[in-house]
Amino acid sequence: MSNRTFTIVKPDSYRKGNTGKIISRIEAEGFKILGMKKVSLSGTQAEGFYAVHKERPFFGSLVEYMTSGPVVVIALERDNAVAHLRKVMGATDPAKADAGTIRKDFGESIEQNAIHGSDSDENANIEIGFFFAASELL
Ligand code: 3AN
Repeated sequence: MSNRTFTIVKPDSYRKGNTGKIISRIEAEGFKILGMKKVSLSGTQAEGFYAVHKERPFFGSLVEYMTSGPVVVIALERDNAVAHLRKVMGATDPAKADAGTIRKDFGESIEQNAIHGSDSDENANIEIGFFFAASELL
């Protein structure tokens, strides 16, 4: 079990001024920030990041949304990092997410659902590597 995971504070959260509140929730859960930056994803970056979904009907809309404004990408460290962030984040659809989860409290819709969280240790490493050089993880 790896102790790293990766999150994106998505464009809807940034736009609504929820970035700090979401990072506070994550820190309150015992995560340490290894690396963090504010970026605007290009179409190519968003398509690459979500390549596993490229056959899904929502892919075009997902890419459009993820490129609609700045996001904050964060590499995180904690015991049981991937599973714990998934729990704190909540279900993909905010309407179905448990009370007190980030998606329940800040998500707009199944697409505009406040944050991303890696779904496996393998993907956490790939996703961290997508945005950070090893020297940027402190
Ligand atoms: P999760 O982010 O909970 O791991 P995934 O990996 O199935 O969910 O989906 C990746 C992203 O694609 C979601 N965070 C959401 O923004 C978008 N998405 C997933 N399912 C749908 C859907 N049915 N309609 C529109 N967008 C979706």
